[in-house]
Amino acid sequence: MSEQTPVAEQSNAEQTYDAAAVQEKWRPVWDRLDSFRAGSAPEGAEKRYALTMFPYPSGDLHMGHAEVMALHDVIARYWWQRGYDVLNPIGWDSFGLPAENAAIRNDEHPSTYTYANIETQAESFRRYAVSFDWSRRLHTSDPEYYTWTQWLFLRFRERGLAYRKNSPVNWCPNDQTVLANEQVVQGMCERCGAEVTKRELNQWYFKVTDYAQRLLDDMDALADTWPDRVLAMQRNWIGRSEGAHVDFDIALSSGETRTVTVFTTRPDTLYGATFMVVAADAKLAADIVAPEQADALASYLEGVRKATDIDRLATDRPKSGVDLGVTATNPVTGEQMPVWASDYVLADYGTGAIMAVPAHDQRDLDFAKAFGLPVRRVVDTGEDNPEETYVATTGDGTYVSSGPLDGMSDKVAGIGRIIEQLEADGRGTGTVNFRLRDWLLSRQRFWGAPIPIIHCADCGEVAVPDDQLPVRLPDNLKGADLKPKGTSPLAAAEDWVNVDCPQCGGPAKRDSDTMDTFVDSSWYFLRYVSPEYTQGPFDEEAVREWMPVAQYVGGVEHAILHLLYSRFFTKVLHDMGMIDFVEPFTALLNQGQVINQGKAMSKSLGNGVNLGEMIDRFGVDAVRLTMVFAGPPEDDIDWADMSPGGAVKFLQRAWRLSGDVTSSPGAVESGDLALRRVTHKTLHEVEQLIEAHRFNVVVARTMELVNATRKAIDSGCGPADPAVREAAEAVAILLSLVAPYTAEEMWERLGHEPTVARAGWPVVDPALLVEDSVTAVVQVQGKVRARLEVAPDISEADLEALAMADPGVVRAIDAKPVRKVIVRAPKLVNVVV
Ligand code: ANZ
Ligand code: ZN
Repeated sequence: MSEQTPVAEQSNAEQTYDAAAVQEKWRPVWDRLDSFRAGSAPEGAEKRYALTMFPYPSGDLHMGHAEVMALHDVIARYWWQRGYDVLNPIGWDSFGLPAENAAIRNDEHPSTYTYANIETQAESFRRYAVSFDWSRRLHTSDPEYYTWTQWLFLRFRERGLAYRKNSPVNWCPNDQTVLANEQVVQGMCERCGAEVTKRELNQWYFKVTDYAQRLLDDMDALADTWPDRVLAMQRNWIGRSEGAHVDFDIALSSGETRTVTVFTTRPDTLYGATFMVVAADAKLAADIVAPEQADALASYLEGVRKATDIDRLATDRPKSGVDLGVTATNPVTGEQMPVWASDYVLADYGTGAIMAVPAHDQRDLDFAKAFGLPVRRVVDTGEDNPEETYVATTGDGTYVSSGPLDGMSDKVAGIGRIIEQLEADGRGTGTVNFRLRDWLLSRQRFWGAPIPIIHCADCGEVAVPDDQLPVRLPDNLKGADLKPKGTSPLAAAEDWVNVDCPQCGGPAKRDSDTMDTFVDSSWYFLRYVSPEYTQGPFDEEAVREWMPVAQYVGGVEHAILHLLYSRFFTKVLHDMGMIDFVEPFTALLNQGQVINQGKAMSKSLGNGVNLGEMIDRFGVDAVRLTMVFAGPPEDDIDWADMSPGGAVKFLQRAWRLSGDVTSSPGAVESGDLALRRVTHKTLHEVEQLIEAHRFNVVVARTMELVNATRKAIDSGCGPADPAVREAAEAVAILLSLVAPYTAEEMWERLGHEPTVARAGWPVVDPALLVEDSVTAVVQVQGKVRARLEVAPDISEADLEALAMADPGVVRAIDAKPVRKVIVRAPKLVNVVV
């Protein structure tokens, strides 16, 4: 990164332009033209919605923004050139913790920090020349936006999809707030790094689990247009398991019997269940524990509360637990099985209790070994007996000691058979279990959309009437008022929290939780189609016109939650009859990361790269071009390996073409055939490359076209040939996707009015795409036996047939059996005999 911006030289061949001056020149012109307003394409143009994940307003834009915006803009700008009516909006995901923490530090209201940053970022986006429709700008922290977030919450609640329950939640003792599972990273708070503990709280949830199966099924339609890895992550997160619920009777110390249900994916191993394990932190454990074991359970629990789910499920962790002092009856063998509590069983998965089959589940076996519990093999896999080896066998085999299953060896049949029997006896049922949990959406923080509920001693939970929305955040709190005090800072804001009950008029209190910011971002893409709409969250007619989103571009860090929640919201809105599609994002592209010297940029490593500095040094276009040219969009970009100085040089070369053209503007129908062919082939190929998201190759092809044009000017047909104009104009249009300032400057020098961005894609002449022929070489045993003149697009099969029929090849094969024919159409056939 030692390049400097080339100093302008005055000799004609080395003529250059000043990137900063060109930026300043075109920005006001573009502002006036307002060329990217959705709906501005000619009547009848097909509509396409290009969406990039909206930013969080933390400081100024950084290299990551610059990358995603450059890539995303290639698509949006290409669509405009192709004549589509494009919706490419921008807004801010402007609620959230960082603004609140900054406000506490600086004794401000979070809005001060938030809106100042938004202005900074907006200015940078404009300078970066992303083709946004600025008239659609929205901020999720505006009351005009969050009134509808609240409205949606109330509609969800009416449908039974928003509810409150008491449950153990992740608690950050430092931020004094509840964390969603995904905010806990290796047992630490994602934001501050403090060790996360558990705490019981009454929380709001969205019932995503009602949609688990549909979230899974509808992914089939995305198979070709979403990255496989994102679909896999979503599938895994939803985590569908087929199995059974099996009921066990437990004889309590009190003499009563309590039925406990377990979830198992292997009901066929029920004859091998030799003990039961209950999640130590489940209420069930405390309910059934024998009095003499209650103290042991309580002290064990102390340690459990500190462990994370990931630790708890780790197979290599020494097993720990407490005997609960009661026994359960195995419903098929009638045996009494001891009941234990342990942390390797999770309270909120399945039923929070398992039947342990130590012979065929390693964690159960480790537990059995640690506490001397019985092990019984019920599937003989042909491997050594786990009763002796303490290595659980999990594969297929023949059932043994398993009553009616004995002798069977088909697992699926075995599972079916046991479920049948359990159902007949009323001891269980086949079931499907999901790993997906309901979405914990309430936060005990200030800077979010208040939950529009009022709690009344007489009426209970009362919804804020629609005509009283939004429930506005108080604007008189700042600094220390916002410090978490175990509950929401809003709970302490007396004049805000105390209200009259909308139902009975008696004294009541507002719900003081705010919503997870993922709620805000689960529907913003719908708001963009009609951001000023006041009759509902969005104009249904406008949504029908524009949606679903044709192309969504953003980071893979949102592969699970944001996308899952947006898909959930979309399905609910569909069920409410407000929209007629079930998936919000037809296609998804995840860009890689911008790293530096092999590592993620970070303050502590001191390897951060400042975007503003890069732009000052190399210009917007060179930075954008570098981002796009770096490699396939999905790959990481190591900025240390990039050459923005090289991009500057290339852009100058391209720009110089526009000054060399001497013919006047007008349709080109003749001229140097070789150059015309290159131009048309380039345009044609680029069309396909963009569809395939191979934007880096688009840049490479543009560079080749620049070289070919330069050659034609200097040592070919000369600058007056119409083919040179055609080529230079094609370069300007290609560059308008990546380097808009240079492209506009070229366009002007070529004698056109702005803006090149809406010039329209040149019509490709198919007659200029056919190459006459290419030479294919045919080798037999490594020796060239024939050269064939074939069409460049010949199929592998046709080429092979031609080769095998060639007399020279036939002679060389000499009737020997052909072992292998390797065909690389259109250039090579290799025959091995
Ligand atoms: C008996 C059994 C025998 C099991 C066997 C497995 C193998 P997935 O596939 O992830 O759904 N399990 C059930 N609830 C659990 C909980 N709350 N905490 C920890 N483990 C739990 O896993 C389901 C299997 O995980 C269930 O099937 C149960 O163990 C365990 F040879 O039951 B199995
Ligand atoms: Zn009331």
